[in-house]
Amino acid sequence: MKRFLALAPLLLPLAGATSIAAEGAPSAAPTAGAKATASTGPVDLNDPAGDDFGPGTYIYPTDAVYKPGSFDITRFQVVPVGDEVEFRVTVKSRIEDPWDSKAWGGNGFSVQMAFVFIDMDHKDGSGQTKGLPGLNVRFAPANAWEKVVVFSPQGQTRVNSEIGIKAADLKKDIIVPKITRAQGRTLIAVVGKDQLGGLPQGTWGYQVVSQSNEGFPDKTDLLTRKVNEFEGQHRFGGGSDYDNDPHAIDILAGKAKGAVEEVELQKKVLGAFKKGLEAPTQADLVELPMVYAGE
Ligand SMILES: [Ca+2]
Ligand SMILES: [Ca+2]
Ligand SMILES: [Ca+2]
Repeated sequence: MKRFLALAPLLLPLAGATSIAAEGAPSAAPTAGAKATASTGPVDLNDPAGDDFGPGTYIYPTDAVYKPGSFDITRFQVVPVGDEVEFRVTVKSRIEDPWDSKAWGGNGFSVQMAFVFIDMDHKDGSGQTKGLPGLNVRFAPANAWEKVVVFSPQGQTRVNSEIGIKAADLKKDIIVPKITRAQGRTLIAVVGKDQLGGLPQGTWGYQVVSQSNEGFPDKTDLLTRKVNEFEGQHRFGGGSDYDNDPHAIDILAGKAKGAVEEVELQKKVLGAFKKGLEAPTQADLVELPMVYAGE
């Protein structure tokens, strides 16, 4: 715990660090019971600001609710608290609720959506290599994931129903948090230790995908918003009208220290899709890396 607290200030992005600390992220300190040992403990990763453009070309939808920075990951934390684990994804702008989520049984925010993929064994061929429907991504066998945590403003019933319809084959590995909420600039998912199959280990790898909540998704999309060639009122632009482009607005890259070179790494990873494919197969999609925080 001491080591974690000492490092935390250094890991804050340089630009805008004060405002993020003051307004955005909740206290980084885990409560009593959490231990920062090699085997379990908190994770605190960073992502550069200003790279909320997927492979470098993506443009936000034109409607005013998609405020600049809404999908720009700046920090990712895993904080064990007793028998629960808080996953926290912080973005660059304050999280708002322009679509009044209470009216549709939602979680207090509207436009954001995020996914945290976890590789729990780092064993070649062990786990899922598919992404989730609507993301148009996959993972290398060496980084195959065991669990994914879904951060959605939609209520549990809606999310579970969508998973049942669109991702039934992956259902056992998809975690719908006990609580999903927003605080300042941070999305928080509270997940039970039992849902994860145990407390986080220092050897686990993570990838965070920033997306946008789509209340009226395409029949193949798990509540995700599409990226098209041209942006529209509720469509990202700068990608492709087919499902070959990754529908990932921001991800973690490199060692997730928030370093400038991680922007170029992200562009390379997300730009490696085959252009002009009307009917891409799994093999044509980009492969997302994992960040192994303990390495
Ligand atoms: Ca970012
Ligand atoms: Ca695995
Ligand atoms: Ca990034």
